[in-house]
Amino acid sequence: MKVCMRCLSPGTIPSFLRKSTCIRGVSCVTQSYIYPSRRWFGQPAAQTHPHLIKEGEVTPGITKEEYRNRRHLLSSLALQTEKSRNHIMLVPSATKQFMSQKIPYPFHQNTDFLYLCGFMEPDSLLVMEFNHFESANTTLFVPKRNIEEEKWDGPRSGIEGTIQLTGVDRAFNNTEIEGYLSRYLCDNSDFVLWYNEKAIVNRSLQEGVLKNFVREDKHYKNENVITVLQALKVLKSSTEIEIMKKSCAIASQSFIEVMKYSYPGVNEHYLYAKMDYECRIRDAEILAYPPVVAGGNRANTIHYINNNKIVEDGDLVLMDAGCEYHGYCSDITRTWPVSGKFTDEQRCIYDIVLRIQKKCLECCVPGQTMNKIYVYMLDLMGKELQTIGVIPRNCSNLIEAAKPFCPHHVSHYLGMDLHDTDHVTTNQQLQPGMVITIEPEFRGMGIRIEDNVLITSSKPEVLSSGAPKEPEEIEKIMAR
Ligand SMILES: [Mn+2]
Repeated sequence: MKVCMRCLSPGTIPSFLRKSTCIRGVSCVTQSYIYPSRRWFGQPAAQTHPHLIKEGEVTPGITKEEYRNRRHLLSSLALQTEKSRNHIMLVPSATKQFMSQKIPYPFHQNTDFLYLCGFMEPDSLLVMEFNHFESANTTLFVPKRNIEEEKWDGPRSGIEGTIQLTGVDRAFNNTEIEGYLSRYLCDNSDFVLWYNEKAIVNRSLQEGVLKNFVREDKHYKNENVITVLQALKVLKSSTEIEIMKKSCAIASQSFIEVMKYSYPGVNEHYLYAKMDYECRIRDAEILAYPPVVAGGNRANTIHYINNNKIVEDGDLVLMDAGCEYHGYCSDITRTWPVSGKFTDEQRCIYDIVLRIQKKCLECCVPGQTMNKIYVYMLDLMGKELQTIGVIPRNCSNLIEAAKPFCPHHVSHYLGMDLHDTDHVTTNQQLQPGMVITIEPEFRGMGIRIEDNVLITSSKPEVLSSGAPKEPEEIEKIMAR
C-alpha cells in the first residue's frame, strides 16, 4: 500500500476521487476521501476553522506573539532567582481520561501548559531553556502521528503541524523526550531545573520518561513553577479580558433564558439542560463545571450537583453555573422563585444578600484584598442579621456569628480555571487586570448571588451584569 509521506494517508483511492492536495501542500491522492472534514491539525486552526481562528492566532483571540510574550515574561521572572546558571523548565500537558473502557471524556488541557503555548493535544511536554543571555528557547514534544490511531481520534498536528500552529522554536515526537533530556544532562552540568514532582499533571509522563531526569542530582531544583506562572496568569491581558467578557455575557444571557423557562414543578435536571443548551448555542464550548441547580433546601449543600429533584411551587431555585468560552470560565450564581414571585420572607433575605453583594462589589478596587472583602462581608451580614433578629442584639463578635451563614470565602480568582491561580494568596492586593468573583450567601434559605468582576484602575467592572439580580427584574422576566 502506498502512503503519502506527508500526511500519512494510504494512496489506494480510485482516480475519480483524487481531487485534493494534502495538508503540507504536496499532492496527495487520498486525503479528501479519508478525512472529508479537512481538519488537518489536532485542534482548530485558521486554515480549517476560519470562523474561530484568525491568521496568526493559535487559539481564538490569542496570537503566537502573545504566547511567545508569556513565555518570555515567565523566563524573565524565573531568571531573577538565579542569574548565572542555565535554566530548563518542564511543563507537561494533561492526559486523556476515560469514562468507560476506551470511551474518553471530552479532553481538557492542563491550563498552565495551554497558557504557555496554546497546544491542545494530550501527553505533550513543553520544554523551555533559557539563561541570562538568551530568551527562552521553546520545544514541544507532541504525540507522534499514527495513521491507525488517527482514524479513531482524528488528526494529530505532528511535528511540522505543531510548529506551524504554535510558532514554538522546535517540535519533536513525545517518544523522544527521554533521549533529549539525557542529552541535555550530558551537555549541561550546572543548571536549574524548574519542575514540581508533587504537583502531578501527567502521571504517565512523570513516572515514565521524566523520572530519571527529574530525580537526577546534577541540578538545582526549583519547584516553584506554579508560583511564578500564576503570578503572570492572575493578571489578564486585554485579549484575555475580551474573551472573559464574552464568557460572562454568554452565561448571563443564558441565565435569562433559564429563568424564563422555569416553572413550579420543574425538574432541576431540565434547568441544567436548558443552561447547557443556551450556553452552547451562544458558542461556549462546554459548561465550566457541573452546575449546581438546587431547589429549596438542597441549595444548602454547597456543591449539590445531583440536580435530579422537582422544584416545588413556592421554592427558590439556586443555580450556580458558568461556561467555558475559548478556554476562559464564567462563574455566576442566581437565586429565583420558580413560581415567578418571591414570598415576603424570601424577599426579605434576598434583599439582604443583594445589598451585601453590591457593597462588596464596590470594594473591588486596587489596593483591597479578597480577605478584607470577606471580613467586610461577614461584618455586613452580622449587622443585617442582627437587625432582623437572627443574631442576638448583645452579640459581641458579629464576624464570627455571621460565619455559619456564609461558610465559604466570598471570593476567588477566575480565569482559565474556575478557582484560578489558587497559589496566589487571598491577601494579595487587587490590581487592574485581575478577575474575581463576589458571592455572599445566606445559608439556611439557600440564597447566593455571585458575580464576576474585573478590577480596573478606576471603578470595578461587573462582567456578569447581564444576569438579572434585582428582584423586580427577575419577577418581570418570569412573568413573560
Ligand atoms: Mn464561584
